[in-house]
Amino acid sequence: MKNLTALITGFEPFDNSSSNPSWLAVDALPDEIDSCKLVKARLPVSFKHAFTELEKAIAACRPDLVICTGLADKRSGISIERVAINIDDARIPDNNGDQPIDSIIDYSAPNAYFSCLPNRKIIENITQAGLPATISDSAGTYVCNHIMFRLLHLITSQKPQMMGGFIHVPSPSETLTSNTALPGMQLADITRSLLIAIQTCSDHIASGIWKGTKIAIQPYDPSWPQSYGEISEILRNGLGNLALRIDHIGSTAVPGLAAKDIIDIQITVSALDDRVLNAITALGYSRADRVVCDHRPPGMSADPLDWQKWFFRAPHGQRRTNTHVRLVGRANQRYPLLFRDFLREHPATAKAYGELKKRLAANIANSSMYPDVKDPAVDLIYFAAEKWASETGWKS
Ligand code: PCA
Repeated sequence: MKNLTALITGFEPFDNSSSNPSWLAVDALPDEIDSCKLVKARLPVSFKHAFTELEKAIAACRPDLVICTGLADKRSGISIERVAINIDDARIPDNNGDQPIDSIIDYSAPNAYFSCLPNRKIIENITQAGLPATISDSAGTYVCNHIMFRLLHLITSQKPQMMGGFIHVPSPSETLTSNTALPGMQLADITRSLLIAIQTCSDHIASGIWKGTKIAIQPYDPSWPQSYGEISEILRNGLGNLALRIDHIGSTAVPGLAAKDIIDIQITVSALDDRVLNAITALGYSRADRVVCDHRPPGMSADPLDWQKWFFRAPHGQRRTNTHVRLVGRANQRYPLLFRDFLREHPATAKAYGELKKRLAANIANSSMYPDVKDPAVDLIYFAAEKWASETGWKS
């Protein structure tokens, strides 16, 4: 089964050309890759109609990822656009005869939006395949910038879980005249680069690293412990003695605490080995192999084994969970258990922590920064918890 859907668009020809390589390259993409179904759409080069068409396509396929592409004929390689600006300023009329000049796209929107694609990783992967790619800091002020801006505005205001961005492609070398200084790229290589970009984005989404542009913190839900109970039973049956213990950790394990609607589970093991990996993946979980350690609080053990972990995403179709597999007796295995028990015993601290998370989620400009800011706050609570543990003789 395909877990993710990606919508990839190209543009129709414009400016007296008979074709547009962005659409030719998109059209040549397969209908699916690994875990991702690809839906393709050809957009009109029109300030008025391009976004309406994109919105229709989004409503029809409800994608996890949207990558729009267009032609930048003065460039020699693939450009991953970093930013879209809130302005239309057309050098030539579009295919509808419209030529906006110095025109704000949306007065209620900010001046610019950053792309939410993993830009640097895409560049790395495309260049590793021997193809030219760079990050571009201007998508221009024509229809491509327009569509990118409106896509990112849609994501930010209405679809925070959708990942989206824009890629400019160069003219294919097949169509370049011999007197041009541009090296050009074969059309097949343009398609190959897009494929790599899509794969990189879908890996990023599947790994759980991508958290959407907004973090949603909701009031405590009394059904969380029950959901944990059902899921942990399946894990217990699948893992048998390999799991020394399975615990409900994180904010959903603290009654009364506001949290993301994601249940954190800790599986304690004596070794991170193939038997554990096979048992968990046999249950349909997928390992995010780029997540290999926890944040290390200041002053704590510098031994990397104390912070090592494996991280798994829930099987497709199951409610969202974060499953952390940690080594018995290690600092990172003790940390969430003590943190949880301390908050359970100190409701005022839990309330203050919930408030901090809500305000942080509402005010943070970029959701990937959320853990960076939250982690030190959690450490502050943890240090108080250690003091409490030694005073009370707490044992996990
Ligand atoms: N390139 C134009 C619009 C359509 C396209 O393929 C641009 O860069 O704005």
